[in-house]
Amino acid sequence: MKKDEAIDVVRPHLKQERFDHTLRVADTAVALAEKYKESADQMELAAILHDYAKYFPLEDMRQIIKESDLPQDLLLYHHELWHGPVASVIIASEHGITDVNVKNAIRYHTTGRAGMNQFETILFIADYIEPGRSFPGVKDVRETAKTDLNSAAQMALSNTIQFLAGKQGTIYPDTFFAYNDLTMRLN
Ligand code: DGI
Ligand code: FE
Ligand code: FE
Ligand code: FE
Repeated sequence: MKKDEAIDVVRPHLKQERFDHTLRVADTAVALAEKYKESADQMELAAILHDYAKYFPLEDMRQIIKESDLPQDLLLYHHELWHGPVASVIIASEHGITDVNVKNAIRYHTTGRAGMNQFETILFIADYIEPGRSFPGVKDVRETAKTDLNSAAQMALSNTIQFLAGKQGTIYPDTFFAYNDLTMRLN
Protein backbone atom coordinates (compact mmCIF):
# COMPACT_ATOMS: atom_id res chain seq x y z
CA MET A 1 0.00 0.00 0.00
CA LYS A 2 1.23 3.47 -0.92
CA LYS A 3 1.28 6.50 1.34
CA ASP A 4 -1.68 8.24 -0.31
CA GLU A 5 -3.82 5.10 -0.17
CA ALA A 6 -3.03 4.67 3.52
CA ILE A 7 -4.03 8.26 4.18
CA ASP A 8 -7.31 7.67 2.34
CA VAL A 9 -7.92 4.58 4.49
CA VAL A 10 -7.40 6.26 7.85
CA ARG A 11 -8.58 9.81 7.26
CA PRO A 12 -12.33 9.09 7.45
CA HIS A 13 -11.79 7.36 10.80
CA LEU A 14 -9.83 10.11 12.52
CA LYS A 15 -10.71 13.47 14.01
CA GLN A 16 -8.68 16.36 12.61
CA GLU A 17 -6.38 16.55 15.65
CA ARG A 18 -5.71 12.81 15.53
CA PHE A 19 -5.02 13.01 11.80
CA ASP A 20 -2.56 15.85 12.43
CA HIS A 21 -0.90 13.74 15.16
CA THR A 22 -0.67 10.87 12.68
CA LEU A 23 1.17 13.00 10.12
CA ARG A 24 3.58 14.26 12.79
CA VAL A 25 4.26 10.68 13.92
CA ALA A 26 4.96 9.79 10.28
CA ASP A 27 7.45 12.65 9.86
CA THR A 28 9.14 11.81 13.16
CA ALA A 29 9.26 8.07 12.43
CA VAL A 30 10.58 8.55 8.89
CA ALA A 31 13.38 10.80 10.14
CA LEU A 32 14.36 8.16 12.70
CA ALA A 33 14.08 5.39 10.08
CA GLU A 34 16.51 7.26 7.83
CA LYS A 35 18.89 7.90 10.70
CA TYR A 36 18.83 4.30 11.93
CA LYS A 37 18.65 2.64 8.48
CA GLU A 38 15.16 1.15 8.53
CA SER A 39 12.86 1.25 5.49
CA ALA A 40 11.43 4.77 5.37
CA ASP A 41 8.52 3.69 3.14
CA GLN A 42 7.43 0.88 5.45
CA MET A 43 7.89 3.13 8.47
CA GLU A 44 5.73 5.82 6.89
CA LEU A 45 3.03 3.25 6.18
CA ALA A 46 3.12 1.93 9.75
CA ALA A 47 2.95 5.45 11.16
CA ILE A 48 0.05 6.53 8.96
CA LEU A 49 -1.93 3.43 9.97
CA HIS A 50 -0.96 3.25 13.66
CA ASP A 51 -4.05 4.97 15.12
CA TYR A 52 -6.46 3.75 12.44
CA ALA A 53 -8.71 2.05 15.01
CA LYS A 54 -8.47 4.75 17.70
CA TYR A 55 -12.16 5.70 17.36
CA PHE A 56 -13.66 2.40 16.32
CA PRO A 57 -16.75 1.67 18.42
CA LEU A 58 -15.78 -0.31 21.53
CA GLU A 59 -18.18 -3.11 20.71
CA ASP A 60 -16.63 -3.50 17.25
CA MET A 61 -13.14 -3.64 18.76
CA ARG A 62 -14.25 -6.13 21.38
CA GLN A 63 -15.73 -8.37 18.67
CA ILE A 64 -12.62 -8.14 16.48
CA ILE A 65 -10.42 -9.13 19.44
CA LYS A 66 -12.71 -12.05 20.32
CA GLU A 67 -12.61 -13.38 16.75
CA SER A 68 -8.86 -12.90 16.34
CA ASP A 69 -5.72 -14.64 17.52
CA LEU A 70 -4.95 -11.65 19.73
CA PRO A 71 -4.54 -12.32 23.47
CA GLN A 72 -7.97 -12.28 25.06
CA ASP A 73 -6.65 -10.69 28.24
CA LEU A 74 -6.66 -7.38 26.34
CA LEU A 75 -10.39 -7.32 27.06
CA LEU A 76 -9.70 -7.23 30.80
CA TYR A 77 -7.67 -4.03 30.43
CA HIS A 78 -8.48 -0.47 29.49
CA HIS A 79 -10.00 -0.13 26.02
CA GLU A 80 -7.30 2.43 25.18
CA LEU A 81 -5.03 -0.60 24.71
CA TRP A 82 -7.22 -2.17 22.02
CA HIS A 83 -6.74 0.14 19.05
CA GLY A 84 -3.21 -0.95 18.13
CA PRO A 85 -3.88 -4.70 18.19
CA VAL A 86 -7.20 -4.18 16.39
CA ALA A 87 -5.59 -2.04 13.68
CA SER A 88 -2.92 -4.70 13.14
CA VAL A 89 -5.65 -7.26 12.44
CA ILE A 90 -7.74 -5.02 10.18
CA ILE A 91 -4.88 -3.83 8.00
CA ALA A 92 -4.09 -7.44 7.26
CA SER A 93 -7.63 -8.75 6.78
CA GLU A 94 -9.15 -5.77 4.98
CA HIS A 95 -6.16 -4.12 3.34
CA GLY A 96 -3.84 -7.03 2.62
CA ILE A 97 -0.85 -5.69 4.52
CA THR A 98 1.48 -8.58 5.24
CA ASP A 99 4.69 -6.82 6.29
CA VAL A 100 5.49 -8.24 9.71
CA ASN A 101 7.33 -5.12 10.87
CA VAL A 102 4.42 -2.89 9.93
CA LYS A 103 1.93 -5.19 11.66
CA ASN A 104 3.95 -5.60 14.85
CA ALA A 105 4.91 -1.93 15.11
CA ILE A 106 1.22 -1.02 14.93
CA ARG A 107 0.15 -3.83 17.22
CA TYR A 108 2.54 -2.90 20.01
CA HIS A 109 2.70 0.87 19.58
CA THR A 110 0.84 1.62 22.84
CA THR A 111 2.34 -0.93 25.23
CA GLY A 112 5.60 -2.00 23.64
CA ARG A 113 6.68 -5.59 24.30
CA ALA A 114 9.77 -7.57 25.23
CA GLY A 115 12.15 -8.02 22.32
CA MET A 116 10.98 -5.09 20.21
CA ASN A 117 13.12 -4.78 17.13
CA GLN A 118 14.49 -1.45 15.95
CA PHE A 119 11.59 -0.85 13.54
CA GLU A 120 8.97 -1.34 16.27
CA THR A 121 10.97 0.75 18.70
CA ILE A 122 11.09 3.66 16.27
CA LEU A 123 7.31 3.80 15.85
CA PHE A 124 6.86 3.44 19.60
CA ILE A 125 9.17 6.40 20.25
CA ALA A 126 7.87 8.52 17.38
CA ASP A 127 4.34 8.24 18.80
CA TYR A 128 5.69 9.47 22.13
CA ILE A 129 7.96 12.30 20.98
CA GLU A 130 6.21 13.77 17.92
CA PRO A 131 6.40 17.58 18.16
CA GLY A 132 2.79 17.93 19.35
CA ARG A 133 3.43 15.94 22.54
CA SER A 134 4.01 17.70 25.82
CA PHE A 135 4.28 14.86 28.37
CA PRO A 136 6.53 15.62 31.36
CA GLY A 137 9.98 14.37 30.39
CA VAL A 138 9.33 14.27 26.65
CA LYS A 139 12.22 16.64 25.92
CA ASP A 140 14.70 14.21 27.47
CA VAL A 141 13.26 11.36 25.43
CA ARG A 142 13.53 13.47 22.24
CA GLU A 143 17.18 14.21 22.95
CA THR A 144 17.98 10.61 23.81
CA ALA A 145 16.29 9.29 20.65
CA LYS A 146 18.98 11.09 18.63
CA THR A 147 21.65 8.75 19.99
CA ASP A 148 20.06 5.72 21.65
CA LEU A 149 16.67 4.31 20.68
CA ASN A 150 16.54 1.67 23.40
CA SER A 151 17.35 4.16 26.11
CA ALA A 152 14.70 6.54 24.73
CA ALA A 153 12.09 3.77 24.69
CA GLN A 154 13.02 2.76 28.23
CA MET A 155 12.54 6.36 29.38
CA ALA A 156 9.15 6.60 27.67
CA LEU A 157 8.04 3.33 29.28
CA SER A 158 9.29 4.43 32.67
CA ASN A 159 7.32 7.67 32.35
CA THR A 160 4.18 5.84 31.22
CA ILE A 161 4.41 3.27 34.03
CA GLN A 162 4.85 6.03 36.60
CA PHE A 163 2.01 8.05 35.10
CA LEU A 164 -0.39 5.11 35.15
CA ALA A 165 0.62 3.90 38.61
CA GLY A 166 0.34 7.47 39.88
CA LYS A 167 -3.34 7.48 39.06
CA GLN A 168 -3.89 3.91 40.27
CA GLY A 169 -4.38 2.69 36.69
CA THR A 170 -3.87 -0.85 35.47
CA ILE A 171 -0.73 -1.54 33.49
CA TYR A 172 -0.74 -4.15 30.76
CA PRO A 173 1.95 -6.82 31.27
CA ASP A 174 3.63 -6.11 27.91
CA THR A 175 4.43 -2.62 29.19
CA PHE A 176 6.40 -4.11 32.11
CA PHE A 177 7.95 -6.75 29.87
CA ALA A 178 9.11 -4.06 27.46
CA TYR A 179 10.54 -1.95 30.25
CA ASN A 180 12.36 -4.87 31.91
CA ASP A 181 13.70 -6.18 28.61
CA LEU A 182 15.15 -2.80 27.64
CA THR A 183 16.56 -2.26 31.12
CA MET A 184 18.36 -5.62 30.98
CA ARG A 185 19.59 -4.95 27.45
CA LEU A 186 20.94 -1.56 28.51
CA ASN A 187 22.86 -2.87 31.52
O1 DGI B 1 -3.02 6.62 20.56
P1 DGI B 1 -2.10 7.69 21.09
O2 DGI B 1 -2.78 8.65 22.03
O3 DGI B 1 -1.36 8.41 20.01
O4 DGI B 1 -0.97 7.01 21.96
P2 DGI B 1 -0.92 5.51 22.54
O5 DGI B 1 -1.46 4.54 21.59
O6 DGI B 1 0.49 5.33 23.01
O7 DGI B 1 -1.94 5.54 23.77
C1 DGI B 1 -1.61 6.21 24.90
C2 DGI B 1 -2.65 5.92 25.95
O8 DGI B 1 -2.61 4.58 26.37
C3 DGI B 1 -2.36 6.78 27.16
O9 DGI B 1 -3.57 7.34 27.60
C4 DGI B 1 -1.78 5.84 28.16
C5 DGI B 1 -2.39 4.53 27.77
N1 DGI B 1 -1.53 3.39 28.06
C6 DGI B 1 -0.31 3.11 27.58
N2 DGI B 1 0.16 1.97 28.11
C7 DGI B 1 -0.79 1.51 28.94
C8 DGI B 1 -1.86 2.42 28.88
N3 DGI B 1 -2.98 2.28 29.60
C9 DGI B 1 -3.05 1.21 30.40
N4 DGI B 1 -4.15 1.06 31.13
N5 DGI B 1 -2.06 0.27 30.49
C10 DGI B 1 -0.91 0.38 29.80
O10 DGI B 1 -0.03 -0.47 29.90
FE1 FE C 1 -2.26 4.94 19.58
FE1 FE D 1 2.49 5.47 22.47
FE1 FE E 1 -0.61 7.75 18.17
